[in-house]
Amino acid sequence: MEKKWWHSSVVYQIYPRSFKDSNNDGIGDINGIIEKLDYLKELGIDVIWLSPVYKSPNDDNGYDISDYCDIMDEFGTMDDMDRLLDEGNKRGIKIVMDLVVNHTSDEHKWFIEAKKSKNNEYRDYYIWRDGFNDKEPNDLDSIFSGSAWELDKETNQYYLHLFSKKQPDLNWENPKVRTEVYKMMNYWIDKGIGGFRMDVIDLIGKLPDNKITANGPKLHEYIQEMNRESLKDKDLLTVGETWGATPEIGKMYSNQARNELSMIFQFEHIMLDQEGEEKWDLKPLNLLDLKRALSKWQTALGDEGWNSLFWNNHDLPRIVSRWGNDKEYRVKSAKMLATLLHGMKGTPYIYQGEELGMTNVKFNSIKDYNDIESLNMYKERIAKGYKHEEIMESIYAKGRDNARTPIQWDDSEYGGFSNSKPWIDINENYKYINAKNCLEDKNSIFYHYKKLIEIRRNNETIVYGDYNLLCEEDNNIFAYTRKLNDDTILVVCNFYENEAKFNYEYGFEDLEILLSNYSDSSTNLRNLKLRPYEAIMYRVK
Ligand code: TEU
Ligand code: CA
Repeated sequence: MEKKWWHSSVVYQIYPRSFKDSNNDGIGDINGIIEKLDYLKELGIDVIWLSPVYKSPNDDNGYDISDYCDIMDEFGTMDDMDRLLDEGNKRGIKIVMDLVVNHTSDEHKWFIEAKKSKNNEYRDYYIWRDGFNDKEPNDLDSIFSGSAWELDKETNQYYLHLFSKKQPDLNWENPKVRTEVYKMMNYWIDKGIGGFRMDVIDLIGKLPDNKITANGPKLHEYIQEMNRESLKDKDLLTVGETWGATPEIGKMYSNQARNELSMIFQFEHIMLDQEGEEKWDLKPLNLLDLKRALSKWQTALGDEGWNSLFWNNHDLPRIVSRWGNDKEYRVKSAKMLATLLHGMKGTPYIYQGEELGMTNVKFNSIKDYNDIESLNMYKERIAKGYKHEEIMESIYAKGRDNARTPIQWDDSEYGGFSNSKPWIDINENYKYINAKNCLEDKNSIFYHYKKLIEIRRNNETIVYGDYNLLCEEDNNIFAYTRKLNDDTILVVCNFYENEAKFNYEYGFEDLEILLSNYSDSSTNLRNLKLRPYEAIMYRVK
Protein backbone atom coordinates (compact mmCIF):
# COMPACT_ATOMS: atom_id res chain seq x y z
CA MET A 1 0.00 0.00 0.00
CA GLU A 2 1.41 3.35 -1.02
CA LYS A 3 1.45 5.91 1.80
CA LYS A 4 -0.87 8.89 1.29
CA TRP A 5 -1.19 12.24 3.01
CA TRP A 6 -4.74 11.49 4.06
CA HIS A 7 -3.68 8.36 5.94
CA SER A 8 -2.32 10.54 8.71
CA SER A 9 -4.81 13.42 8.49
CA VAL A 10 -7.66 14.28 10.82
CA VAL A 11 -10.80 15.70 9.22
CA TYR A 12 -13.24 18.14 10.82
CA GLN A 13 -16.76 18.31 9.40
CA ILE A 14 -18.48 21.68 9.15
CA TYR A 15 -22.22 22.01 8.71
CA PRO A 16 -22.13 25.64 7.59
CA ARG A 17 -25.65 26.60 8.54
CA SER A 18 -24.89 25.93 12.20
CA PHE A 19 -21.21 26.77 12.52
CA LYS A 20 -20.79 30.54 12.80
CA ASP A 21 -22.91 33.44 11.60
CA SER A 22 -20.76 36.40 10.52
CA ASN A 23 -23.47 38.87 9.50
CA ASN A 24 -26.09 38.22 12.15
CA ASP A 25 -28.96 36.98 10.02
CA GLY A 26 -29.15 33.88 12.21
CA ILE A 27 -27.58 31.59 9.59
CA GLY A 28 -24.02 30.34 9.63
CA ASP A 29 -21.95 31.30 6.60
CA ILE A 30 -18.60 31.04 4.83
CA ASN A 31 -17.17 34.17 6.42
CA GLY A 32 -18.08 32.68 9.78
CA ILE A 33 -15.95 29.65 8.93
CA ILE A 34 -13.04 31.90 7.96
CA GLU A 35 -13.32 33.64 11.35
CA LYS A 36 -12.89 30.30 13.07
CA LEU A 37 -10.01 28.84 11.05
CA ASP A 38 -7.55 29.73 13.79
CA TYR A 39 -9.70 27.86 16.27
CA LEU A 40 -9.49 24.80 14.01
CA LYS A 41 -5.76 25.28 13.59
CA GLU A 42 -5.46 25.27 17.38
CA LEU A 43 -7.35 21.98 17.49
CA GLY A 44 -4.85 20.66 14.99
CA ILE A 45 -7.00 19.27 12.17
CA ASP A 46 -5.66 19.26 8.62
CA VAL A 47 -8.81 18.91 6.55
CA ILE A 48 -12.31 20.35 6.59
CA TRP A 49 -15.19 18.41 5.10
CA LEU A 50 -17.61 21.15 4.20
CA SER A 51 -21.26 20.13 3.98
CA PRO A 52 -22.92 21.65 0.88
CA VAL A 53 -22.61 25.39 0.31
CA TYR A 54 -23.98 25.37 -3.25
CA LYS A 55 -27.13 27.12 -4.43
CA SER A 56 -30.09 25.34 -2.96
CA PRO A 57 -33.73 25.93 -2.06
CA ASN A 58 -32.91 24.16 1.23
CA ASP A 59 -35.57 21.52 1.25
CA ASP A 60 -32.87 19.28 2.74
CA ASN A 61 -30.47 22.00 3.93
CA GLY A 62 -28.23 22.15 0.90
CA TYR A 63 -28.37 18.46 -0.04
CA ASP A 64 -30.81 19.57 -2.74
CA ILE A 65 -28.60 21.50 -5.14
CA SER A 66 -29.91 23.83 -7.82
CA ASP A 67 -26.50 25.03 -9.07
CA TYR A 68 -23.27 23.14 -8.40
CA CYS A 69 -21.04 26.00 -9.52
CA ASP A 70 -22.51 28.77 -7.42
CA ILE A 71 -22.83 29.50 -3.72
CA MET A 72 -26.03 29.73 -1.67
CA ASP A 73 -26.83 33.41 -1.07
CA GLU A 74 -27.26 32.89 2.66
CA PHE A 75 -23.74 31.45 2.87
CA GLY A 76 -21.96 34.13 0.84
CA THR A 77 -20.41 34.40 -2.60
CA MET A 78 -17.90 32.54 -4.75
CA ASP A 79 -15.36 35.18 -3.69
CA ASP A 80 -15.93 34.18 -0.07
CA MET A 81 -15.48 30.55 -1.06
CA ASP A 82 -12.21 31.32 -2.85
CA ARG A 83 -11.06 33.21 0.21
CA LEU A 84 -11.90 30.26 2.42
CA LEU A 85 -9.76 28.01 0.21
CA ASP A 86 -6.95 30.55 0.36
CA GLU A 87 -7.11 31.13 4.08
CA GLY A 88 -7.29 27.40 4.62
CA ASN A 89 -4.20 26.87 2.46
CA LYS A 90 -2.28 29.45 4.44
CA ARG A 91 -2.90 27.38 7.54
CA GLY A 92 -2.30 24.03 5.93
CA ILE A 93 -6.00 23.16 6.02
CA LYS A 94 -7.50 21.56 2.93
CA ILE A 95 -11.17 21.80 2.06
CA VAL A 96 -13.06 18.69 1.02
CA MET A 97 -16.33 19.53 -0.73
CA ASP A 98 -19.56 17.59 -0.43
CA LEU A 99 -20.46 16.03 -3.76
CA VAL A 100 -24.19 15.39 -4.00
CA VAL A 101 -24.78 13.79 -7.37
CA ASN A 102 -27.25 11.02 -6.76
CA HIS A 103 -29.88 13.71 -7.13
CA THR A 104 -30.30 17.42 -7.79
CA SER A 105 -32.88 19.86 -6.58
CA ASP A 106 -36.11 19.97 -8.56
CA GLU A 107 -35.15 23.63 -9.06
CA HIS A 108 -31.96 22.72 -10.92
CA LYS A 109 -32.12 23.91 -14.53
CA TRP A 110 -31.76 20.32 -15.77
CA PHE A 111 -34.92 19.27 -13.96
CA ILE A 112 -36.84 22.40 -14.92
CA GLU A 113 -36.07 21.52 -18.53
CA ALA A 114 -36.65 17.79 -18.09
CA LYS A 115 -40.18 18.40 -16.80
CA LYS A 116 -41.19 20.41 -19.82
CA SER A 117 -41.90 17.47 -22.13
CA LYS A 118 -41.12 13.84 -22.76
CA ASN A 119 -38.79 14.75 -25.57
CA ASN A 120 -36.94 17.57 -23.91
CA GLU A 121 -33.19 17.11 -24.30
CA TYR A 122 -32.80 16.92 -20.51
CA ARG A 123 -35.62 14.41 -19.98
CA ASP A 124 -33.16 11.52 -19.70
CA TYR A 125 -31.12 13.26 -17.07
CA TYR A 126 -33.68 11.91 -14.61
CA ILE A 127 -35.55 8.65 -14.12
CA TRP A 128 -39.11 8.66 -15.49
CA ARG A 129 -41.66 5.85 -15.62
CA ASP A 130 -45.28 5.43 -16.59
CA GLY A 131 -47.68 4.62 -13.81
CA PHE A 132 -48.86 1.07 -13.20
CA ASN A 133 -52.67 0.85 -13.14
CA ASP A 134 -52.85 4.59 -12.48
CA LYS A 135 -50.54 4.22 -9.51
CA GLU A 136 -46.82 4.49 -8.81
CA PRO A 137 -44.66 2.28 -11.09
CA ASN A 138 -43.67 0.12 -8.11
CA ASP A 139 -43.58 0.20 -4.34
CA LEU A 140 -40.11 1.64 -3.84
CA ASP A 141 -40.07 3.84 -0.74
CA SER A 142 -38.38 7.16 -0.26
CA ILE A 143 -35.81 7.27 2.55
CA PHE A 144 -37.71 10.33 3.76
CA SER A 145 -41.08 8.46 3.96
CA GLY A 146 -43.78 7.79 1.38
CA SER A 147 -43.35 6.57 -2.17
CA ALA A 148 -40.10 7.19 -4.06
CA TRP A 149 -42.18 8.09 -7.15
CA GLU A 150 -43.85 11.44 -7.74
CA LEU A 151 -46.32 12.09 -10.53
CA ASP A 152 -45.57 14.98 -12.83
CA LYS A 153 -49.07 15.96 -13.93
CA GLU A 154 -47.98 17.88 -17.04
CA THR A 155 -46.33 14.93 -18.72
CA ASN A 156 -48.22 12.26 -16.82
CA GLN A 157 -45.14 10.29 -15.81
CA TYR A 158 -43.55 9.59 -12.47
CA TYR A 159 -40.01 10.61 -11.56
CA LEU A 160 -37.85 8.81 -9.02
CA HIS A 161 -36.77 10.49 -5.78
CA LEU A 162 -35.09 8.27 -3.20
CA PHE A 163 -35.08 11.29 -0.86
CA SER A 164 -37.58 14.17 -0.82
CA LYS A 165 -39.72 14.90 -3.85
CA LYS A 166 -37.66 18.04 -4.27
CA GLN A 167 -34.60 15.78 -4.81
CA PRO A 168 -35.16 13.98 -8.13
CA ASP A 169 -32.60 11.22 -8.78
CA LEU A 170 -30.20 11.70 -11.66
CA ASN A 171 -30.07 9.03 -14.33
CA TRP A 172 -26.49 7.80 -14.18
CA GLU A 173 -27.09 5.49 -17.13
CA ASN A 174 -27.14 8.58 -19.29
CA PRO A 175 -23.52 9.30 -20.32
CA LYS A 176 -24.35 13.01 -20.62
CA VAL A 177 -25.17 13.14 -16.92
CA ARG A 178 -21.88 11.53 -16.05
CA THR A 179 -19.94 13.90 -18.28
CA GLU A 180 -21.64 16.91 -16.69
CA VAL A 181 -20.79 15.64 -13.21
CA TYR A 182 -17.12 15.07 -14.05
CA LYS A 183 -16.91 18.51 -15.63
CA MET A 184 -18.36 20.07 -12.50
CA MET A 185 -15.94 18.09 -10.32
CA ASN A 186 -13.02 19.35 -12.41
CA TYR A 187 -14.22 22.91 -11.96
CA TRP A 188 -13.85 22.47 -8.20
CA ILE A 189 -10.62 20.49 -8.42
CA ASP A 190 -9.13 23.33 -10.48
CA LYS A 191 -9.95 25.70 -7.64
CA GLY A 192 -7.60 23.73 -5.44
CA ILE A 193 -9.93 21.78 -3.17
CA GLY A 194 -8.61 18.83 -1.14
CA GLY A 195 -11.16 16.30 -2.33
CA PHE A 196 -14.76 15.17 -2.14
CA ARG A 197 -17.09 13.53 0.33
CA MET A 198 -19.56 11.72 -1.89
CA ASP A 199 -23.14 11.75 -0.71
CA VAL A 200 -24.95 8.37 -0.94
CA ILE A 201 -22.56 7.36 -3.70
CA ASP A 202 -23.64 3.73 -3.43
CA LEU A 203 -27.02 4.66 -4.94
CA ILE A 204 -25.78 5.82 -8.34
CA GLY A 205 -25.65 2.33 -9.83
CA LYS A 206 -29.33 1.69 -9.13
CA LEU A 207 -31.89 -0.34 -11.09
CA PRO A 208 -35.20 1.14 -9.92
CA ASP A 209 -37.25 -1.32 -12.02
CA ASN A 210 -35.80 -4.21 -10.08
CA LYS A 211 -35.98 -2.16 -6.91
CA ILE A 212 -32.22 -2.35 -6.49
CA THR A 213 -31.12 0.92 -4.97
CA ALA A 214 -27.75 0.48 -3.21
CA ASN A 215 -24.79 -1.34 -4.78
CA GLY A 216 -26.29 -1.62 -8.26
CA PRO A 217 -24.43 -3.51 -10.98
CA LYS A 218 -22.75 -0.53 -12.63
CA LEU A 219 -21.70 1.29 -9.48
CA HIS A 220 -17.99 0.52 -9.55
CA GLU A 221 -17.78 0.97 -13.30
CA TYR A 222 -19.07 4.52 -12.85
CA ILE A 223 -16.73 5.27 -9.98
CA GLN A 224 -13.76 4.03 -11.99
CA GLU A 225 -14.86 6.22 -14.86
CA MET A 226 -15.16 9.16 -12.46
CA ASN A 227 -11.66 8.43 -11.27
CA ARG A 228 -10.31 8.44 -14.84
CA GLU A 229 -12.15 11.61 -15.80
CA SER A 230 -11.61 13.67 -12.66
CA LEU A 231 -9.71 12.26 -9.71
CA LYS A 232 -6.70 10.53 -11.24
CA ASP A 233 -3.26 11.91 -10.35
CA LYS A 234 -4.80 14.73 -8.32
CA ASP A 235 -3.87 13.33 -4.92
CA LEU A 236 -7.27 14.06 -3.40
CA LEU A 237 -9.06 12.68 -0.36
CA THR A 238 -12.25 11.04 -1.56
CA VAL A 239 -14.69 9.42 0.82
CA GLY A 240 -17.90 7.74 -0.21
CA GLU A 241 -20.97 7.61 1.99
CA THR A 242 -22.03 3.96 1.73
CA TRP A 243 -24.69 2.79 4.16
CA GLY A 244 -24.84 -0.77 2.89
CA ALA A 245 -21.13 -1.56 2.62
CA THR A 246 -19.54 -4.76 3.89
CA PRO A 247 -15.75 -5.03 4.23
CA GLU A 248 -15.68 -6.82 0.84
CA ILE A 249 -17.46 -3.87 -0.73
CA GLY A 250 -15.23 -1.50 1.24
CA LYS A 251 -12.21 -3.02 -0.45
CA MET A 252 -13.75 -2.57 -3.89
CA TYR A 253 -13.98 1.16 -3.24
CA SER A 254 -10.75 1.74 -1.41
CA ASN A 255 -8.20 -0.76 -2.70
CA GLN A 256 -5.58 1.50 -4.29
CA ALA A 257 -5.09 -0.96 -7.13
CA ARG A 258 -8.71 -0.43 -8.24
CA ASN A 259 -8.49 3.35 -8.71
CA GLU A 260 -11.75 4.33 -7.08
CA LEU A 261 -11.85 6.24 -3.78
CA SER A 262 -9.56 6.86 -0.80
CA MET A 263 -12.01 5.41 1.70
CA ILE A 264 -15.67 5.03 2.58
CA PHE A 265 -17.92 5.77 5.51
CA GLN A 266 -19.37 2.45 6.59
CA PHE A 267 -22.32 2.50 9.01
CA GLU A 268 -22.39 -0.94 10.58
CA HIS A 269 -21.68 0.37 14.07
CA ILE A 270 -24.18 3.18 13.59
CA MET A 271 -27.05 0.74 13.08
CA LEU A 272 -26.46 -1.38 16.18
CA ASP A 273 -28.94 0.41 18.43
CA GLN A 274 -31.99 0.02 16.25
CA GLU A 275 -34.55 -2.74 15.91
CA GLY A 276 -34.84 -3.77 12.25
CA GLU A 277 -34.55 -1.45 9.28
CA GLU A 278 -35.67 1.81 10.82
CA LYS A 279 -33.37 3.88 12.96
CA TRP A 280 -36.44 5.22 14.81
CA ASP A 281 -37.13 1.82 16.39
CA LEU A 282 -34.80 2.04 19.33
CA LYS A 283 -32.89 -0.66 21.15
CA PRO A 284 -29.99 -0.39 23.58
CA LEU A 285 -26.44 -0.84 22.34
CA ASN A 286 -24.71 -4.10 23.19
CA LEU A 287 -21.01 -3.40 23.70
CA LEU A 288 -20.02 -6.78 22.30
CA ASP A 289 -21.78 -5.95 19.03
CA LEU A 290 -19.90 -2.67 18.85
CA LYS A 291 -16.57 -4.42 19.41
CA ARG A 292 -17.37 -6.98 16.76
CA ALA A 293 -18.46 -4.41 14.17
CA LEU A 294 -15.55 -2.01 14.62
CA SER A 295 -12.94 -4.74 15.00
CA LYS A 296 -14.15 -6.54 11.91
CA TRP A 297 -13.54 -3.42 9.81
CA GLN A 298 -10.24 -2.74 11.56
CA THR A 299 -8.81 -6.09 10.52
CA ALA A 300 -10.71 -7.02 7.35
CA LEU A 301 -9.42 -4.28 5.06
CA GLY A 302 -5.76 -5.14 5.64
CA ASP A 303 -3.61 -3.64 2.91
CA GLU A 304 -6.48 -3.65 0.45
CA GLY A 305 -8.40 -0.71 1.75
CA TRP A 306 -8.56 2.15 4.20
CA ASN A 307 -11.05 2.94 6.97
CA SER A 308 -12.66 6.16 8.04
CA LEU A 309 -13.35 6.54 11.76
CA PHE A 310 -16.37 8.46 12.99
CA TRP A 311 -19.04 8.59 15.66
CA ASN A 312 -20.88 11.62 14.41
CA ASN A 313 -21.99 13.61 11.43
CA HIS A 314 -24.83 15.98 10.55
CA ASP A 315 -27.27 13.05 10.26
CA LEU A 316 -26.49 11.37 13.56
CA PRO A 317 -27.23 12.02 17.22
CA ARG A 318 -24.42 13.37 19.41
CA ILE A 319 -22.19 10.51 20.54
CA VAL A 320 -21.87 11.67 24.15
CA SER A 321 -25.66 11.51 24.48
CA ARG A 322 -25.94 8.33 22.47
CA TRP A 323 -23.34 5.98 23.93
CA GLY A 324 -21.72 8.14 26.57
CA ASN A 325 -23.31 9.84 29.52
CA ASP A 326 -24.26 13.46 28.89
CA LYS A 327 -25.17 14.08 32.55
CA GLU A 328 -22.71 13.50 35.43
CA TYR A 329 -19.99 11.93 33.27
CA ARG A 330 -20.24 14.11 30.18
CA VAL A 331 -16.59 15.12 30.08
CA LYS A 332 -15.19 11.76 31.09
CA SER A 333 -17.35 9.76 28.71
CA ALA A 334 -16.78 12.13 25.76
CA LYS A 335 -13.03 11.70 26.25
CA MET A 336 -13.38 7.94 26.54
CA LEU A 337 -15.28 7.72 23.26
CA ALA A 338 -12.74 10.00 21.58
CA THR A 339 -9.81 7.88 22.80
CA LEU A 340 -11.44 4.64 21.73
CA LEU A 341 -11.99 5.89 18.18
CA HIS A 342 -8.85 7.93 17.62
CA GLY A 343 -6.60 5.07 18.68
CA MET A 344 -7.88 2.99 15.77
CA LYS A 345 -6.57 2.57 12.26
CA GLY A 346 -8.10 4.84 9.65
CA THR A 347 -8.73 8.53 9.05
CA PRO A 348 -10.65 10.10 11.95
CA TYR A 349 -13.50 12.55 11.38
CA ILE A 350 -14.60 15.00 14.07
CA TYR A 351 -18.03 16.55 13.67
CA GLN A 352 -18.34 20.20 14.70
CA GLY A 353 -19.10 20.52 18.41
CA GLU A 354 -17.98 16.97 19.17
CA GLU A 355 -14.71 18.44 20.47
CA LEU A 356 -16.80 20.49 22.94
CA GLY A 357 -18.89 17.58 24.11
CA MET A 358 -22.07 19.11 22.69
CA THR A 359 -25.15 17.04 23.46
CA ASN A 360 -28.46 16.07 21.90
CA VAL A 361 -31.32 18.54 22.22
CA LYS A 362 -34.94 18.18 23.32
CA PHE A 363 -37.25 20.77 21.87
CA ASN A 364 -40.70 21.02 23.43
CA SER A 365 -42.73 20.98 20.29
CA ILE A 366 -42.43 19.21 16.96
CA LYS A 367 -42.81 22.70 15.50
CA ASP A 368 -39.34 23.57 16.77
CA TYR A 369 -37.83 20.90 14.52
CA ASN A 370 -36.57 21.65 11.05
CA ASP A 371 -35.28 18.39 9.59
CA ILE A 372 -37.36 17.04 6.73
CA GLU A 373 -36.57 13.45 7.66
CA SER A 374 -37.95 13.86 11.20
CA LEU A 375 -40.95 15.92 10.11
CA ASN A 376 -41.99 13.46 7.40
CA MET A 377 -41.55 10.51 9.76
CA TYR A 378 -43.63 12.29 12.40
CA LYS A 379 -46.52 12.77 9.97
CA GLU A 380 -46.28 9.24 8.67
CA ARG A 381 -46.22 7.65 12.13
CA ILE A 382 -49.06 9.82 13.45
CA ALA A 383 -51.13 8.66 10.46
CA LYS A 384 -50.24 5.06 11.30
CA GLY A 385 -51.51 5.51 14.86
CA TYR A 386 -48.28 5.90 16.83
CA LYS A 387 -48.51 8.08 19.95
CA HIS A 388 -47.00 11.56 19.88
CA GLU A 389 -44.81 10.80 22.94
CA GLU A 390 -43.43 7.65 21.40
CA ILE A 391 -42.47 9.43 18.18
CA MET A 392 -40.84 12.23 20.12
CA GLU A 393 -38.72 9.68 22.01
CA SER A 394 -37.37 8.49 18.66
CA ILE A 395 -36.67 12.04 17.53
CA TYR A 396 -34.94 12.86 20.81
CA ALA A 397 -32.72 9.81 20.39
CA LYS A 398 -32.06 9.80 16.66
CA GLY A 399 -33.36 12.96 14.99
CA ARG A 400 -30.87 14.74 12.77
CA ASP A 401 -31.50 18.12 14.38
CA ASN A 402 -29.58 16.84 17.41
CA ALA A 403 -26.44 17.48 15.40
CA ARG A 404 -27.64 20.67 13.78
CA THR A 405 -28.14 23.11 16.65
CA PRO A 406 -25.77 26.11 16.50
CA ILE A 407 -22.20 25.70 17.71
CA GLN A 408 -21.85 26.96 21.24
CA TRP A 409 -18.97 29.41 21.12
CA ASP A 410 -19.52 31.19 24.43
CA ASP A 411 -22.15 31.91 27.09
CA SER A 412 -23.58 35.09 25.57
CA GLU A 413 -27.10 35.15 24.15
CA TYR A 414 -27.38 32.66 21.25
CA GLY A 415 -24.10 31.17 22.36
CA GLY A 416 -21.91 33.54 20.39
CA PHE A 417 -23.12 31.86 17.21
CA SER A 418 -24.99 34.98 16.13
CA ASN A 419 -26.44 38.19 17.57
CA SER A 420 -29.89 37.34 16.32
CA LYS A 421 -32.18 34.38 16.72
CA PRO A 422 -30.67 31.40 14.89
CA TRP A 423 -32.53 29.46 12.19
CA ILE A 424 -32.85 26.59 14.68
CA ASP A 425 -32.82 26.99 18.45
CA ILE A 426 -29.57 26.69 20.32
CA ASN A 427 -29.25 24.00 22.97
CA GLU A 428 -29.84 25.79 26.27
CA ASN A 429 -26.82 24.13 27.83
CA TYR A 430 -24.65 26.62 25.87
CA LYS A 431 -24.30 28.53 29.14
CA TYR A 432 -21.77 25.98 30.38
CA ILE A 433 -20.98 23.84 27.35
CA ASN A 434 -19.15 26.18 25.01
CA ALA A 435 -15.84 26.72 23.23
CA LYS A 436 -14.79 29.60 25.48
CA ASN A 437 -14.99 27.40 28.58
CA CYS A 438 -13.21 24.58 26.82
CA LEU A 439 -10.34 26.77 25.66
CA GLU A 440 -9.84 28.12 29.18
CA ASP A 441 -9.70 24.68 30.78
CA LYS A 442 -6.60 22.59 30.10
CA ASN A 443 -8.58 19.49 31.08
CA SER A 444 -11.39 20.08 28.61
CA ILE A 445 -12.65 17.71 25.95
CA PHE A 446 -11.21 20.12 23.37
CA TYR A 447 -7.65 19.64 24.61
CA HIS A 448 -8.19 15.91 24.81
CA TYR A 449 -9.02 15.86 21.09
CA LYS A 450 -6.08 18.13 20.43
CA LYS A 451 -3.80 15.69 22.22
CA LEU A 452 -5.22 12.72 20.31
CA ILE A 453 -4.50 14.52 17.05
CA GLU A 454 -0.93 15.26 18.16
CA ILE A 455 -0.38 11.66 19.18
CA ARG A 456 -1.52 10.52 15.74
CA ARG A 457 0.75 13.01 14.06
CA ASN A 458 3.78 11.82 16.03
CA ASN A 459 3.21 8.07 15.98
CA GLU A 460 3.23 6.00 12.82
CA THR A 461 1.92 3.15 14.96
CA ILE A 462 -1.40 4.96 15.34
CA VAL A 463 -1.56 5.50 11.60
CA TYR A 464 -0.36 2.16 10.25
CA GLY A 465 -0.10 -0.26 13.17
CA ASP A 466 -1.97 -3.57 13.13
CA TYR A 467 -5.06 -3.68 15.30
CA ASN A 468 -5.72 -6.47 17.75
CA LEU A 469 -8.80 -6.64 19.97
CA LEU A 470 -8.27 -7.80 23.56
CA CYS A 471 -10.81 -9.30 25.96
CA GLU A 472 -13.34 -9.85 23.20
CA GLU A 473 -16.08 -11.09 25.51
CA ASP A 474 -15.68 -8.52 28.28
CA ASN A 475 -18.97 -6.70 28.75
CA ASN A 476 -17.51 -3.50 30.15
CA ILE A 477 -14.09 -2.93 28.71
CA PHE A 478 -13.10 -2.17 25.14
CA ALA A 479 -9.36 -2.70 24.80
CA TYR A 480 -7.01 -3.22 21.89
CA THR A 481 -3.41 -2.91 20.82
CA ARG A 482 -1.82 -1.31 17.79
CA LYS A 483 1.49 -2.73 16.65
CA LEU A 484 4.03 -1.51 14.15
CA ASN A 485 7.43 -3.23 14.00
CA ASP A 486 8.50 -3.33 17.66
CA ASP A 487 6.31 -0.48 18.86
CA THR A 488 3.05 -1.28 20.67
CA ILE A 489 0.30 1.04 21.79
CA LEU A 490 -2.38 -0.24 24.14
CA VAL A 491 -5.80 1.39 24.53
CA VAL A 492 -8.01 0.39 27.45
CA CYS A 493 -11.46 1.94 27.89
CA ASN A 494 -14.17 1.38 30.47
CA PHE A 495 -17.32 1.89 28.40
CA TYR A 496 -19.64 2.39 31.39
CA GLU A 497 -20.04 4.27 34.65
CA ASN A 498 -19.39 1.29 36.91
CA GLU A 499 -15.88 0.34 37.94
CA ALA A 500 -14.54 -2.50 35.85
CA LYS A 501 -11.56 -4.82 36.08
CA PHE A 502 -9.21 -5.22 33.15
CA ASN A 503 -8.67 -8.98 33.12
CA TYR A 504 -5.61 -9.17 31.00
CA GLU A 505 -2.31 -10.62 32.10
CA TYR A 506 0.17 -10.95 29.32
CA GLY A 507 3.03 -9.05 30.80
CA PHE A 508 2.84 -5.58 29.45
CA GLU A 509 5.46 -4.79 32.04
CA ASP A 510 6.75 -1.39 31.30
CA LEU A 511 4.07 1.12 30.40
CA GLU A 512 4.09 4.81 29.68
CA ILE A 513 0.82 6.74 29.66
CA LEU A 514 0.37 8.71 26.44
CA LEU A 515 -3.05 10.00 27.41
CA SER A 516 -5.76 9.39 29.98
CA ASN A 517 -8.98 11.06 31.05
CA TYR A 518 -7.93 10.74 34.73
CA SER A 519 -4.86 12.54 36.07
CA ASP A 520 -3.66 9.55 38.12
CA SER A 521 -4.21 6.47 35.96
CA SER A 522 -2.21 3.41 36.89
CA THR A 523 0.67 1.97 34.88
CA ASN A 524 0.27 -1.37 36.57
CA LEU A 525 -1.99 -3.71 34.64
CA ARG A 526 -2.11 -6.33 37.34
CA ASN A 527 -5.57 -6.05 38.88
CA LEU A 528 -6.14 -2.81 37.08
CA LYS A 529 -9.50 -1.38 38.04
CA LEU A 530 -10.89 1.22 35.72
CA ARG A 531 -13.00 4.00 37.14
CA PRO A 532 -16.16 5.31 35.43
CA TYR A 533 -15.42 5.82 31.73
CA GLU A 534 -11.69 5.69 32.38
CA ALA A 535 -9.75 5.55 29.11
CA ILE A 536 -6.00 5.12 28.93
CA MET A 537 -3.65 5.04 26.00
CA TYR A 538 -0.30 3.43 26.85
CA ARG A 539 2.92 2.95 25.02
CA VAL A 540 4.41 -0.44 25.82
CA LYS A 541 8.11 -0.02 26.35
O1 TEU B 1 -27.54 10.91 3.80
C1 TEU B 1 -27.97 9.68 3.33
C2 TEU B 1 -28.98 9.02 4.11
O2 TEU B 1 -29.38 7.95 3.73
C3 TEU B 1 -29.49 9.68 5.32
O3 TEU B 1 -30.66 10.34 4.99
C4 TEU B 1 -29.71 8.71 6.38
O4 TEU B 1 -30.48 7.65 5.97
C5 TEU B 1 -30.37 9.27 7.57
O5 TEU B 1 -30.18 10.61 7.68
C6 TEU B 1 -29.83 8.57 8.76
O6 TEU B 1 -29.86 9.34 9.85
C7 TEU B 1 -27.04 11.84 2.91
C8 TEU B 1 -26.76 13.13 3.66
O7 TEU B 1 -25.77 12.91 4.60
C9 TEU B 1 -28.04 13.63 4.23
O8 TEU B 1 -27.87 14.78 5.01
C10 TEU B 1 -28.98 13.93 3.09
O9 TEU B 1 -30.24 14.29 3.58
C11 TEU B 1 -29.15 12.72 2.16
O10 TEU B 1 -27.91 12.10 1.85
C12 TEU B 1 -29.75 13.17 0.85
O11 TEU B 1 -28.84 13.94 0.15
CA1 CA C 1 -25.15 34.69 8.18
